[in-house]
Amino acid sequence: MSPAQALPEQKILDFLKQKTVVETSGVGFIIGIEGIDAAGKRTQSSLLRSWLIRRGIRTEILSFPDYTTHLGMELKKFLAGERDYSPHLSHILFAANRWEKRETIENYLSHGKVVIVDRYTESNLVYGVANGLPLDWLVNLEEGLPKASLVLVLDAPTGKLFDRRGHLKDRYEGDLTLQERARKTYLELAGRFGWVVINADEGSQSVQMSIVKAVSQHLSVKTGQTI
Ligand code: ATM
Ligand code: MG
Repeated sequence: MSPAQALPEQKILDFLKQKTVVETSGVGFIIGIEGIDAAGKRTQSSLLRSWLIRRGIRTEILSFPDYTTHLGMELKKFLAGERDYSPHLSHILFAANRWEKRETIENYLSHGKVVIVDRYTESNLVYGVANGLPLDWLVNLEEGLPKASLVLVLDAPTGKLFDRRGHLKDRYEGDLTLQERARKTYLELAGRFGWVVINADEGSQSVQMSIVKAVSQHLSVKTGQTI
């Protein structure tokens, strides 16, 4: 069944559960899951991983910032307000944190795996621009890292998501105007760079359906198979 086809509601669940084995050997690529705080990136990344694995597609999942590395631990302190770095320096650190994982990512890709990343390069472009930094300077920091071939931006009204997070907010999560600028920048850059905007102001199953449709289309292009 073509995922692009409009599906009756009752078929959605079946479609999500459907098992189809897809041959993707040698077709490693990155899917970036993006969006402002509390948009559902972690939940949707893990649902997508299960969906791909059920289809026999070898899939890895990574998340940035990766707080387990040296620089990641420093970023954790920065976000907790225990370190003060200028916008330039903090965004260099966010990018350098990806450079720490470059070999891991390249290794996955060379084994033909699909790599889902919960925030990647695009987060630094968006939050960097939202913090007043030039886009071309931010792009240069990422030059030489593997690029995402599909970027999905989970989008929902900032205020709603801000409330969803509750009261335990870090330096960025607690800054509503930063999140608003980030949402606006995500939408602007999506138009410019061809990122796919997903309406995330819905139940997680509907959001998953939209994501699966976009990923199926991308997989069809990559593998020449209809999923
Ligand atoms: P997480 O909450 O997803 O761990 O990310 C922490 C913050 O880091 C996030 N802010 N909010 N809300 C976005 C920001 N960030 C960057 O500015 N650049 C990056 O490259 C990454 C990966 C995250
Ligand atoms: Mg956060």
